[in-house]
Amino acid sequence: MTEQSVVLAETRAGVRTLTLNRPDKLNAANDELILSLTQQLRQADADDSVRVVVLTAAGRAFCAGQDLSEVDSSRMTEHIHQTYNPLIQTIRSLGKPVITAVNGIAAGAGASLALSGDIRLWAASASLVEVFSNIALVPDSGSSWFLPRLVGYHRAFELMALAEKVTAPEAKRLGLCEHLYPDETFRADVQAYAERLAARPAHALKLTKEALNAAANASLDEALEHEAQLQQVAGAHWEYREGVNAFKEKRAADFLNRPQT
Ligand code: T3D
Repeated sequence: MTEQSVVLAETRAGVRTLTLNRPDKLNAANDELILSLTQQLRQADADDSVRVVVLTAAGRAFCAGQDLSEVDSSRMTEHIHQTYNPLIQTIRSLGKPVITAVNGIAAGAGASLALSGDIRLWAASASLVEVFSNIALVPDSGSSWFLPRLVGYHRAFELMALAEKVTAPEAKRLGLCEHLYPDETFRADVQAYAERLAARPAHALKLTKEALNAAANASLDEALEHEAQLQQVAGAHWEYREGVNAFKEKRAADFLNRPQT
């Protein structure tokens, strides 16, 4: 991985941080960036040393959406099939928590990316714009799915129709992010949060993500049944035994080191 790479990767304490690295273009998404990010996410999923993935960006922006100097308007559906959809599907189905650490403006497909994380952490100066209608396009990369579930149909439509910028305090109020941190300490705060998450039981969190994703489109009866099935899988795992033993022994559970017995 060189400093010229459009996606930088670094692993510390079980946290793989992927950094979009086209700061001069506000990390606008060209094919190289989207495909490289998707590949890096899949690698992180397959790497047992990685327990949490952080997705963030270099410079003053998170991601300005599609790189407008690289659009072919005659094949947008095909392009989205090949790039954005696999990226968002990879994040949502990744067997590890993905934190989107939104360090600056997130626009268009970049806004969708910001919303796609399991946990969304924002810097105080970050913002989000469903900018698509400014260039007479429609929301893609999942914005039409994520945003109304968070803010309701009407607020989502207004944000999309007027391309209003959502500031960080407003994003927190609307439920677009879980936590805000000062710009000056943002990266350290994100790492500390991610390490907290990394110490949690990885297998149980994988199943929890699976349950929540399935429940998003299921009936209560289906969700109840899915939970019951997953609970059996969770209960057979060493993490469960460690959690129960730690409770009985009145100590903190250690989910990082599998017990020998
Ligand atoms: O085929 C398909 O897959 C279609 C799919 C489309 C999905 C989409 O994402 S559509 C939406 C595309 N994105 C946009 O329309 C956003 C365009 N950018 C902006 O509206 C603004 O740049 C921002 C609101 C994001 C930030 O504004 P500001 O004032 O902070 O920065 P700026 O001065 O406008 O931009 C700084 C530089 O970044 C500038 O380059 P320069 O003049 O310094 O050389 C600007 O051109 C460049 N830049 C910003 N966004 C993009 C971009 N270059 C290429 N593509 C961009 N999206």
